[in-house]
Amino acid sequence: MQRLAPALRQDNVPLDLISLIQAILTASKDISFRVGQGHLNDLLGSTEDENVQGEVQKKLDVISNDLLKEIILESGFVKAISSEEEDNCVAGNEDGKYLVSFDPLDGSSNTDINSLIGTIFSIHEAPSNLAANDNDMFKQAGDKQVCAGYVLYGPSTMLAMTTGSGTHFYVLDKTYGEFILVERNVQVPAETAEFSVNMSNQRFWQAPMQNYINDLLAGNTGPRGKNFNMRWIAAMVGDIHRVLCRGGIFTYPTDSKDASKPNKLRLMYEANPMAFLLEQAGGLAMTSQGRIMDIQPDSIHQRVEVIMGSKNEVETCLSYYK
Ligand code: AFP
Repeated sequence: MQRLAPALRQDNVPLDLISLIQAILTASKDISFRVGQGHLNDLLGSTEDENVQGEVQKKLDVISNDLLKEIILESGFVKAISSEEEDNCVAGNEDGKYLVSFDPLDGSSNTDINSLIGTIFSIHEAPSNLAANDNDMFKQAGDKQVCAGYVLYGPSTMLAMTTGSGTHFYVLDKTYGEFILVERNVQVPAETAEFSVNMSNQRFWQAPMQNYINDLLAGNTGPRGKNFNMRWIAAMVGDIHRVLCRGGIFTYPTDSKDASKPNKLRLMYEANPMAFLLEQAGGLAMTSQGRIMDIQPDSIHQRVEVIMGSKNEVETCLSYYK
């Protein structure tokens, strides 16, 4: 059993990045406690407000965002943060070396039903030639991430994280308040018989995705010649955790349900960090047009199509687009 800091030192992670990761995890331990209190703290349900993306904010979204923002900015290692719950980036230390993007509470509609939720984060190096309040600092491809991870608030609180030397799992030991390494170099099986998609959107998808999913549904009577199982947690953090644990394909495809919003998931604090984790675990993370981590962002709240998970299954899905 190894504690977090020695595990990171073993991967030659610089000391300032280790300190920043510990700051993020300090906030996440607090979030884990508050989420675990459920009804007891009167923190379930929604606020009166909407975030920049027009989504209703949950009380726990706001509290988690404030905790992360405050603790990360206080650390002094960060030039700015961007968050799902903030319209623009929030400036920190002008000389800070890093930028952190986060979704403070992914899957927050699950809070009211005591189901899986999590915090997703992504760290880039900060450019020195832009001001700390300039959103343009964040317009860096996922390929430039120096760290990505999520903390999953489930029956146990788990951290999945990569600094570019494999994806590792940790569990929060609540007795001592420390994250303990439980699995080094997680590997996603290349083959799978499990898919994860919101099937209620099927009629809005583009033809290639409709055809691909129809073939999965046809099971051993169709061209794939085998039966597939389906899972949907409605929190990307929970669905990707399952894929990291036992394989699978997860997709939120482009759809025509709302012409102003052809994609749902956010590049900077959902798709990119999950892509880094999956690629470091031997998986693939794509849109129908190319690799997620190659996308040059044009805004901090940009949305993208996501097709990720077990390598061979993602490749099979993409073959329907050719
Ligand atoms: P919220 O955090 O706003 O609830 O959204 C979660 C999410 O962005 C992602 O984590 C899920 O995979 C997806 O939305 C679920 O979407 P559906 O509403 O289509 O189930």
